Amino acid sequence: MADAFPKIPSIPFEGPKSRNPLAFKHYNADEVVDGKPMRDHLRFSVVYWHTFRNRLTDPFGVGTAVRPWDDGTESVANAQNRVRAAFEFIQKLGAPFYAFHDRDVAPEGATLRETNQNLDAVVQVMKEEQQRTGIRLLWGTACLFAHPRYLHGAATSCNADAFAYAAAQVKKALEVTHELGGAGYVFWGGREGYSTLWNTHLKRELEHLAAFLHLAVDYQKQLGFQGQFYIEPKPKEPTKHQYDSDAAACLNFLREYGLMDHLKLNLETNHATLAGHTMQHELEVAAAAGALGSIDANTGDPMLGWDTDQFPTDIYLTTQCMLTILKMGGFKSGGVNFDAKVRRESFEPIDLFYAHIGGMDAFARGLKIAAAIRKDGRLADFVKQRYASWDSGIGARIEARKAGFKELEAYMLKKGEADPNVSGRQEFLENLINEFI
Ligand code: XLS
Ligand code: NI
Ligand code: NI
Repeated sequence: MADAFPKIPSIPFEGPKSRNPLAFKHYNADEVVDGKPMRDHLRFSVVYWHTFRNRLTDPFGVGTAVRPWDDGTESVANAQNRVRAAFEFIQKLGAPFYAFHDRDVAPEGATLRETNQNLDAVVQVMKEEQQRTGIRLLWGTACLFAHPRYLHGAATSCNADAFAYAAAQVKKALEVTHELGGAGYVFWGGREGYSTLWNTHLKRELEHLAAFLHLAVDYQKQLGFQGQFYIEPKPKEPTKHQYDSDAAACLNFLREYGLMDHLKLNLETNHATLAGHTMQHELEVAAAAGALGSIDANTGDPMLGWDTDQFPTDIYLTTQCMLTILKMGGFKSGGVNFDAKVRRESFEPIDLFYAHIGGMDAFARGLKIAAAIRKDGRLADFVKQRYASWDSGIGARIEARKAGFKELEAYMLKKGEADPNVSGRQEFLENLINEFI
């Protein structure tokens, strides 16, 4: 196949002074930050669905994307060619990982058997391309939301046959992810929710979802697949309410059904904002539970209320992400996965490069800023100081569960009043952060 991006070279690092739009200003893969090369901190990943399958349609208009390597057919040969174009892109970009849904990479056939054969034929090429380029799979997943068979959901469908089909599909997707040496596997509940409660047996649906995940865990063991399982919170869209609505709901669900040891969270910025949270909130909630696994890096638009999946360029956002990720000791199996798409107006192939370069540079800056904030230490010292009353005396006795209500009453009767302690100093801290940005 002829090169898909013939005029575009491998993207170099040229530093902040460069004016070359096809160069990194901040992402320098080998540069060591806080004891580790940027490459290993950030573990960038390109998503197949947006970058290679999205024709840039919107609810009001047809696709606008110009993709000369793609003949627009659903043939296996076209799917195989697309893989080669994708790997050329990822290699020129210098991202070490990618992620895909089963149906992104290979066309659905007339039967499940034929669909699986199509997938095998494309996975062969993916394997060759992984070997040729050294690019690895961050995670695989199954598309359990696009086909009409899943209109009521997959694991939470009212139709047991849809559950069975989804199980067969995930079984195969796990096998393929395992074959490709995937570092993880994601469950995102595309239609695992409801449009109206009038027709919904909520408890039964939740139990089915839990059963589905347990079956997947069982099969993971049978396969000997060592990759990390993730659940990806999203509150709504396409359904009115998705059961995996936010980090806290996912954690509660995992705990209630005995799945905490088997899944971590894959958090996405635009899903956090749809849930009425900041990404920082979601990250902190997951990290506090020891369950922050990976992130889908994108952003919404404050003027648009849906999952616009834009590339992240906000340095405050990337700084917040990297502060929490550094605090938890860095990614183990996860990474910064660009679940993001170019705008419908950005229809040329080169826009795919600009978008990813911008996202990678924004995260590289976030990493450097977060590392500098941590090295400086004032922020962490402030927080530590703020809770100093818990480190000794009555606070330490409460934390150790030694003081009961009677003792606390006696303590307060003697002391008389709880003073306001110290100021929260929000403005002071906001200024402090701005010293680094
Ligand atoms: C959709 C989700 C999806 C998952 C993978 O909103 O972000 O892309 O990441 O199924
Ligand atoms: Ni996502
Ligand atoms: Ni999303």
